[in-house]
Amino acid sequence: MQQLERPLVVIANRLPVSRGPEGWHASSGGLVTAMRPVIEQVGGAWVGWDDDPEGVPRRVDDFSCDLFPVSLSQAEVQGYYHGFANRTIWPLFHDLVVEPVIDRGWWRTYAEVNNRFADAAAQVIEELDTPPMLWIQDYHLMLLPELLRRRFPASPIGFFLHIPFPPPELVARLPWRDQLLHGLLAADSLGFHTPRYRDNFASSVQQLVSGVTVMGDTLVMADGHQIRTGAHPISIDADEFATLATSEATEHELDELKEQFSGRKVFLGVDRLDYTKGIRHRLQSIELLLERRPELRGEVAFVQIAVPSRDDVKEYRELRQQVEREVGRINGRFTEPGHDVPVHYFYRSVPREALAAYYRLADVMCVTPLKDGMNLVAKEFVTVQAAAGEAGVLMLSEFCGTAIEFGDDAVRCNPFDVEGQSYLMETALQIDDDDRRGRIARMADAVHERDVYRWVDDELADIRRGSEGP
Ligand code: ADQ
Repeated sequence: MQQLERPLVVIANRLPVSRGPEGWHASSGGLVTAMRPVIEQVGGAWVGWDDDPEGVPRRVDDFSCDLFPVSLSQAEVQGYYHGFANRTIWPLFHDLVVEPVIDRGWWRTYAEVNNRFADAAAQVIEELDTPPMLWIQDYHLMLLPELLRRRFPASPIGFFLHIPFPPPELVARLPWRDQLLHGLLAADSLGFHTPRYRDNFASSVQQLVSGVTVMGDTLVMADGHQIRTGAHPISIDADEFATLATSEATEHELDELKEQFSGRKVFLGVDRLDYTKGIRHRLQSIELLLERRPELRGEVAFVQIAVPSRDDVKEYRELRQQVEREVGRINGRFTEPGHDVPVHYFYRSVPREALAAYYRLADVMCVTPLKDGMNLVAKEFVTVQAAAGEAGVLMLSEFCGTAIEFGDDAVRCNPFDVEGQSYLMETALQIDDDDRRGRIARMADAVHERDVYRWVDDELADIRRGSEGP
């Protein structure tokens, strides 16, 4: 683990806590788990939007990190979050899977809210005895490095982008590209999931900002300020998922699922309901498969677990309707009288044990996004399968960050090619047992080697080195 000399202040859109039936607790994602030992070592604080009507406490029992909420009005949430972040940046940075909306009002609110986050962070920083290391997360806060640099010129500042960084010709479409690029360039270190995203950023800066020199992984501004750029693939807590794979609760869930799907091969999809995840294309491939190979009807089942997401945004509400129409059409066409439906669709979040049981059950896991920064579902699947001695197949889109790490051990697909994807689904069923086991084992090893602790270490090391200069 990285030895830090300073406290750490994380600034992210969301606070890392959730409220359950038994009160507040730290959220279950890998980022929070990986941050825990670091924050316990050096102390720290987290600044984020408080979207709970009753407010977030300053501390929760199981996480020794001070929480500093930023309250936003409805109009601010609308312009900054639903608008600029999720309807302008998100589609633009995901290769225009849908058309980004350019709205000056949303941009102004985004800039104002970034200033609100800077004010909140400044208050936290000023309360600390030692100047902290600042670590800003994601596309909601791209102006923040510059806003904080002006107030704290000597603080080490890092930024990590959780989504892809697009090529310069897409960045160029943004009327506010200068402000966003300059916002980021004030950091000491900028982290991306893959070398491609990092290179896209460097090329965008070279083409769109004057006076910047690219020297390998370092960008040098006209005033001499240097920025380290790193490719650090985010990951999961692999040991935690490996343990979950064979827990009593998981085994219990799995027994029930095995009974339910007995005699059938199971294809699985687990995604946030987002148009980038390729859910509609996947369903269309399934429909083609069942159309082309009538003998598979009744022999295969498709389970799609879709976690509700951004349903305040028009495109997401429309996607839900489209997905539900497709599921209805496929089941209407291919359900035989007296038999189960071919597609099982769940629009909800499921508990981790149930998720692990589905990962174990799956003969073929379909992770087929049209574009995805990384994709943690693929990493969770191979880790759970290997730990439990299962031998499923991972079908993986070539357009997600994870594809770079798994190489040919996954069945790589182009999700835009609906017909091709349906042929690959058949191919996946034909891979022999030894081959499947070997592939799962190698992919799981890769996840263990580069888990989320390694990601935190690499990021923090780069921020430290970046702030120390050449
Ligand atoms: P996401 O787009 O949310 O993350 P992903 O990386 O797949 O995508 O993470 C989703 C998480 O949600 C996984 O941990 C998964 O287990 C969980 N999940 C999904 N469906 C669920 C369900 N129905 N019930 C319960 N849990 C569910 C963004 C980027 C990604 C990047 C991550 C991290 O879009 O590319 O990998 O951030 O940087």
